Amino acid sequence: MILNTELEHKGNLFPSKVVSYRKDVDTFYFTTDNYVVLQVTVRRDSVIRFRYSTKTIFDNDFSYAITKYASEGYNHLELTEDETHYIITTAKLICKISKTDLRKSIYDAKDDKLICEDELGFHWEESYEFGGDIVKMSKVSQDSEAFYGLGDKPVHINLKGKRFENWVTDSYAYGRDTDPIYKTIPFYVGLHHEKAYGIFFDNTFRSYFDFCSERRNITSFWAEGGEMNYYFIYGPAMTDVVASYTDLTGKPHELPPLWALGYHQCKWSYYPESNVRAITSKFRELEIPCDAIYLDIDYMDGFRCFTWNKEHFPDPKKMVKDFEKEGFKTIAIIDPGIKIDMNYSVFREALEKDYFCKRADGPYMKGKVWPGECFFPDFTDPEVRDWWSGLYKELIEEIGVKGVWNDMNEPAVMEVPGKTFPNDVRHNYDGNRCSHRKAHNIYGMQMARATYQGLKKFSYPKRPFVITRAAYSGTQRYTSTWTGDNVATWDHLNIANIQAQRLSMSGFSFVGSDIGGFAEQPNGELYARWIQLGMFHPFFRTHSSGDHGDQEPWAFGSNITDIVRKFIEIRYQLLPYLYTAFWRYAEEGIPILKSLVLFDQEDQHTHYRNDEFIFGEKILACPIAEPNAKGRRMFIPRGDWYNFWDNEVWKGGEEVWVDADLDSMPIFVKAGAIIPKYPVQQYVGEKEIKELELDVYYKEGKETSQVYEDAHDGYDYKKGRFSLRDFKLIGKKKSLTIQQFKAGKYITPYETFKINIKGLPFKITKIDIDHDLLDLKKVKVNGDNSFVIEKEFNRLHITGK
Ligand code: MIG
Repeated sequence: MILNTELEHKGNLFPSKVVSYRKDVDTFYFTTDNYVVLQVTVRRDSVIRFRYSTKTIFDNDFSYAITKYASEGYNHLELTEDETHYIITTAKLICKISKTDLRKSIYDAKDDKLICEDELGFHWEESYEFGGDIVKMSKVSQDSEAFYGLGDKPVHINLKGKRFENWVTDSYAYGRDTDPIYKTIPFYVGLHHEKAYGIFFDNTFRSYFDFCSERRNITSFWAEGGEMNYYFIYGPAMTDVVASYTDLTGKPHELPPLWALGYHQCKWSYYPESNVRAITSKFRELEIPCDAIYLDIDYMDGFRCFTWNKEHFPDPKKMVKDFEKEGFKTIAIIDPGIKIDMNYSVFREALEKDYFCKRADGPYMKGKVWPGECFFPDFTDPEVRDWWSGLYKELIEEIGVKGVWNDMNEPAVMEVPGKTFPNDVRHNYDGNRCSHRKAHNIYGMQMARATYQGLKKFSYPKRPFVITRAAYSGTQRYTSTWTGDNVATWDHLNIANIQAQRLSMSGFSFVGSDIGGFAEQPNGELYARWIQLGMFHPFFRTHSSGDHGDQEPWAFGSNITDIVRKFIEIRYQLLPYLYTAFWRYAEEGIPILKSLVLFDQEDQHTHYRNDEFIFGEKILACPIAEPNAKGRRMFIPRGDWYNFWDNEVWKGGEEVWVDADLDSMPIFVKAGAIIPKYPVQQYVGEKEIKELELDVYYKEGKETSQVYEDAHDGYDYKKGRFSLRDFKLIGKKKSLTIQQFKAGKYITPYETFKINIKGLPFKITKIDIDHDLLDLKKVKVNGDNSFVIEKEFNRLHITGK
């Protein structure tokens, strides 16, 4: 498409023939007759970066997305040429570059199969209005290719046939297909012929992706400025593509404190203090586990960040401390807009130090948000970020707030076209001065980053906890996120399910939705069904806007309260399981939620599945997302699965009907899995864990499981004080063996495991633990097949008849 209509006669420009090339260690430069340069950098055998300049020289190479901790290095790299092409070969990929027009095609080095091929390839238009180029790329889509990723898009999991825009946008009450919304994650995965690859277009300008929408067999992406600069990431396993992308843009710098994986209660707004206290007390009275209570904007004095409304909250320090005693962490909201008020020290200081964003010709960027007219810190300036992080000292260190929630950081501005800054606003961009056209999509990310730095400093030696609404690729390094202002409808329950899966496959696993819906009010049934889904989301929070009625677990009658409690309790039991999945995510970039296509990409049935997902490695869940349901049809992926509720074994690979009244939902556990469980607690740390339960799901064959633990907060785990247990299960007709391999220096507080074996097909006659026989008279095993053993065993061998 041609975007500069005034200049239509100029239209698209293309690279011409290559006239020279040079190599610099891992990077090649190919220069064309018309001064286009293609820079190809081999970062890993499976990760190649392509970057184009249309004027011989490149911009300063700077990215907020790429982490300095990304893996680099390859096993093999070679450049050859034939008459028509330059050929770059790594251990995993072959990339051919045409000598006549720079078009590329990429093949799997193992079997020479085509993975990804340029159609027009790189082309551009000169941008008359702003200077620079509108940069474009088009690729041939392969037979039955499917597309995934792209962050928070509220559409079918498979993106094929659609076009998307990336421009971070405050989207109150967005709906299915609304685009764009809060986040910009310009990363997608293509899957065809059982092989998956990814493309990360690291360009922060407004960008677009078209997956066979404009033209049936063409995928294209383009941006309104900057460079054509993208990373090609090969799998062939989709999980590896996602893990590599996450490696490139960063894994969370710390594990979350375990309490952050508990249940959170929020509302806009709980105030005054007496009302907040009523909420926390009610949780304890009704014995509904909860770890975090939120203060939305009304805790502040006239919405001034870093202040308190002393009328509603006369002694915040005491309140926060009292909550702490009851097992609640207090989380406070902080927005970017700083009220124009010479009597407000944060405003004065930022003004004096010249920290506010300005318009092109010099005036401040003034905009209306909750406090009224505001100026906005330029979070793209490292000095401003440093200052901002320092502002948290009192809130965190003095008052004892444990987490910060960054909202409105798109940045949102009220009552103006576009609901954000105008394009001409200037930004520092870490020394690469630019306009808002380039900085818009990363503004919220940089605010969350500055917040994270503050929390990290002032929470020390505890771990930081941050939540953000706006995000660009890489934001997952600093913070968790939620999906913004959804609505209390059944369709939104479905949307929340897809968004959480999509963000997870886009490198951002620490995600959840406003349970029950932010706008409007759910009935009890919808709320209960949403809690059931939310229980599987790493960030597990009920939130709603104040003017639509109550939305606490007890707001819908005791029947619903009991159901909600039951599911929150299961979440608390599964905390060690979720924590292990989080550790794998933070360690290896493996997404915590896995859409079925990530779990079994070779089975085409998974390519269009929206609803079912794998939570961690072994648990399959599928929410009920319509009213009056007694169950639903769902697809169970290949393999054997235990129904979580009655331990019946189901064969996967097909669609089935699963019963699930309101107090239930379809949950299955993979045969062979070992699932760790803690006792139900009202909040993390309420009880000392005296025993770890291990639910062992018998399987004929082999399966491995892991349990990761540490002190659940603090940084000792980074010095080796963690406990990692690798379990290997080997099931045979008349025996079951579990081997345990241990790593790490952390001593868990419990001494024993309670083993619960499910689905054992024989009667136990002998239990051998490291060659000592357990006295079967003392342990009553037959019946429920549960028994207690010392935690340090190496080999548990059970035989029977
Ligand atoms: O203009 O702080 O998405 O979670 O409760 C609304 C008030 C501002 C939007 C957030 C929502 C929050 C609300 N905020």
